[in-house]
Amino acid sequence: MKITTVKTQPIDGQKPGTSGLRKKTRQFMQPHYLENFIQSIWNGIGGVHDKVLVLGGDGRYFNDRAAQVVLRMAAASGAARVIVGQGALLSTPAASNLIRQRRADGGIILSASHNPGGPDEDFGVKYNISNGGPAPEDVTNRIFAATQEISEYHIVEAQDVDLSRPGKTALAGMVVEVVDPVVDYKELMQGLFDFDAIRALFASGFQMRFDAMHAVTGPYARAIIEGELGAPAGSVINATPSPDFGGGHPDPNPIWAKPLMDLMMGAEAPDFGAASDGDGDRNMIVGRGCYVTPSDSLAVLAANAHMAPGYRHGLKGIARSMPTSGAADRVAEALGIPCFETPTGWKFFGTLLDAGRATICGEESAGTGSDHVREKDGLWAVLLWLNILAARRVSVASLIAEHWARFGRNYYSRHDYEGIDSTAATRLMDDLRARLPDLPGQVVAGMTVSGADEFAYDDPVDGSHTGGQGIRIGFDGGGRAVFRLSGTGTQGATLRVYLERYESDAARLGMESQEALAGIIAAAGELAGIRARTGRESPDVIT
Ligand code: G16
Repeated sequence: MKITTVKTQPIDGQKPGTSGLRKKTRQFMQPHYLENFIQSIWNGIGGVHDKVLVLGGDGRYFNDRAAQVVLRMAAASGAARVIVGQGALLSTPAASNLIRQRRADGGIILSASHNPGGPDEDFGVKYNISNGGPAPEDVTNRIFAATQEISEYHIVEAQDVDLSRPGKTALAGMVVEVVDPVVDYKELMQGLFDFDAIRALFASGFQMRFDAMHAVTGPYARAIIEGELGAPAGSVINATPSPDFGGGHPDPNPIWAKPLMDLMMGAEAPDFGAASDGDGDRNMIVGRGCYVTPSDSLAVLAANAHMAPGYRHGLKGIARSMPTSGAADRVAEALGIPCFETPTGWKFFGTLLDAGRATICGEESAGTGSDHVREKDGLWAVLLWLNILAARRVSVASLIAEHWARFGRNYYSRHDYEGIDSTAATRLMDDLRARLPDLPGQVVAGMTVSGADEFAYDDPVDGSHTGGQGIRIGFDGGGRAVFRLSGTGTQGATLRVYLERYESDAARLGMESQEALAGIIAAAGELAGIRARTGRESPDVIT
């Protein structure tokens, strides 16, 4: 088989963001675009000669074509073996698990996560390292440097490899091993959770609705929730992955998973509702008449994890991203374990998990996970919730009420201003940054600023330093607003404003979040001049 060396030139803007390289699909489909980036990954990690890689994606448009390119380029650069999910499908957590189970050197995940898919929507490529987790900053920096120096790439000229059924084939001397994407992951979940207890819960008439949002979790959820756990057929909906996610936006939040929210808030609501995103690492949890914020979900899971066999010996620590609410901190304090505060991005949890310093991690952006893999894991969170509900036999609403009564409530909301002008967004952040030293003591919209800084992180395990991770404004009384620009968008800039206030007064735990946060919302808007600078009257998405 012929290996071709193709002359190329660096392409601007191939800098991995919060989670890999995400761009418009058409951009990825331009000549050399994908090939340049894949070769730069190989170059950035010191080559793939004799290495074993895992490959899979979330099934979005271009997933199948891109997978064939990755295989031909891995073969051309001398990889020993690529383990690929059947149909080129693997959820992100399942890919992380396969890398770990098979002791692979790394993996390529084709996904733009919760971003929509299709020829006019988004595509993405992530590289994960041998611990199964997203490449840390030093690796992504080397990959980016390689994109700026690339002059050629290598690719095998060959027919497509048949990925439609499990088995082994050879491609220019490289083994291509096609595996069922669900089997290993299902086994992992069986080892962590009390499937008998959850089966008994369903047998008692407990009803749930899992919305897979036409994305990759569908086959996993159907096999586990309906197949293993005995939930009635129809409990998992939108379970067939489609290249454009059924025309939807596979982001499990109250806006994009509105049909599920409507069901759960209505008279016919089942006991439990959940959804996951494009590549299966995010989750949304909702009880009958009761939406659970991701920050509260993390706290409740951490407080009750010992009810699941995999966590019965307790947790070593909890880690959360800085903009995530402090609800988990209170649980960590009660459990007498540390709580780490990291920058946004799952990659920052990797060292803590590897070092055994954290067991459960979570983010406000609908991600929760544990040391079972090195990615967040949507279905894992749903199964842990089910395990807890099976052990406790209470409703989601009572579990949450009980949690707030014990720990207090961190009212929380995130306001997103999407697709705004990048220059205006950068200026808003720059101006706010310049004013940080003068803000403490100032009264804004009736709120007094108690502290203001920009978050920077020193990794306690490897000592690496990461700066510029979000501007934090604290207010008298303990509330705060955090300002950050998203690192996952593909169009213009997205300003995220994270709002939080703690309440322990038993009489004030049942307020509506936006109402409870009204003072902080007003102060944040005025401080940053959001309306004037973005030209937006209100946020595009409120979670
Ligand atoms: C990715 C990262 C998460 C992060 C989220 C939002 O999630 O893995 O750690 O919280 O993006 O990031 P940003 O605020 O920069 O847009 P996913 O599910 O998109 O891979």
